[in-house]
Amino acid sequence: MLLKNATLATLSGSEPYGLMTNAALIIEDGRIAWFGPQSELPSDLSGHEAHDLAGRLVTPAPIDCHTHLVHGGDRAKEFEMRLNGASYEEVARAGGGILSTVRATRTASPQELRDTALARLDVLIGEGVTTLEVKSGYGLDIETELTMLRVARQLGRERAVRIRTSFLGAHALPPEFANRPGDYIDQVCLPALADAHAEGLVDAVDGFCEGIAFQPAEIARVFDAARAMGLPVKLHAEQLSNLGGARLAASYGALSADHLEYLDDDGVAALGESGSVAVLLPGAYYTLRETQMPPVMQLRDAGVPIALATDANPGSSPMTSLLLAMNMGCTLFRLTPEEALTAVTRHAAQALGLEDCGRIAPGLRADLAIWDVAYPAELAYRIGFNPLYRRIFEGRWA
Ligand code: DI6
Ligand code: FE
Repeated sequence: MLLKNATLATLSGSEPYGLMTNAALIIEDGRIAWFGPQSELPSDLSGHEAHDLAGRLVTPAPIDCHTHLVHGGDRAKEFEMRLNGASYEEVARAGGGILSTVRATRTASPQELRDTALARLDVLIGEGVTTLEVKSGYGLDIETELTMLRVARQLGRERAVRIRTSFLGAHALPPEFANRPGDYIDQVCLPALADAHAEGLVDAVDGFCEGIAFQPAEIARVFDAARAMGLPVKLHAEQLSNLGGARLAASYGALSADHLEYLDDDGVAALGESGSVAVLLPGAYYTLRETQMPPVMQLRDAGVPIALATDANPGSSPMTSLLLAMNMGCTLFRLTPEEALTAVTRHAAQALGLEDCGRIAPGLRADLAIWDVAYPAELAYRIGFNPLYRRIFEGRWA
């Protein structure tokens, strides 16, 4: 395939956005074979199907590197409760919050989990997404954790997307293990991880390190198991308070530490040293009406790569728009539009440990989004407007 008359935001090179106008791009065998100025197009391209893009913008396809897309039910009633005055923690401690979604997920059939996740996935795909991460963590028993991961994998067979799964057994303590987190880790979390890994269902291991979830020492046990299996880790850290989760994750060479509103200088330095990605989740910040911003300036200064994701989940971020996450990343967190685009492409790929996507460069997968915009800042600037023209997945129109 040959894309002609394009504006490329390659996210590589020294120009802002890696921008190149009057450009062309050649795709062969699902990979980017060449890109450059149109005037330098190789002459013998007879076998290629040519498409004139009339100046449209081509970017690496967006990657959503943090979602809880598979789950039962919704939490509209709790949304209502919060608006009647209850806090997120009060809702959680009253047996609501994550646990109400656990109940709904345990009682849903795999088919229901698949149908509802697919509806959300299709919205993400409609914005050009070609790769997304999906977590378990609403089963909290062995069988339902496995079911969630199987459903996540199935999504990747039903649509032209690449799914990366994260095992999030340490997401919340189920009621049958109330006040017994150690027993839960021993009897459910670690055996479920072993089973899921044996079935090839796990690309990374995640946890929720928080007062309402698991302490660093408990997360460390899960991470030790991940390490023994050769699986990379990532962590929900410093979302509601500072337990030193990012430092812990960094000490395991985590792919990413996510949320990070309460990250301190020590945590920033740890991420800087480990090379982990800081995944910021403005949808949760917005939904919870958090006022403490993640330390964006410090992360920048420490050279920590910043990614953005939807955190699509029924409680703290019922959002399935990565374009909106980009807008929020700019308006709420003061990222630049260039940082926001980098955050959902190049750095999102890095947060998933993927080196074959997230940029436009020869040899990388031809996972591309073509937009009806002339300049990349338009993607983060508009609210509730989807300018996707077409999506290319592994070199094919999708
Ligand atoms: N942090 C979050 O924001 C979500 N999970 C997590 O670890 C919340 C999940 C939920 O409320 O259902
Ligand atoms: Fe999350």
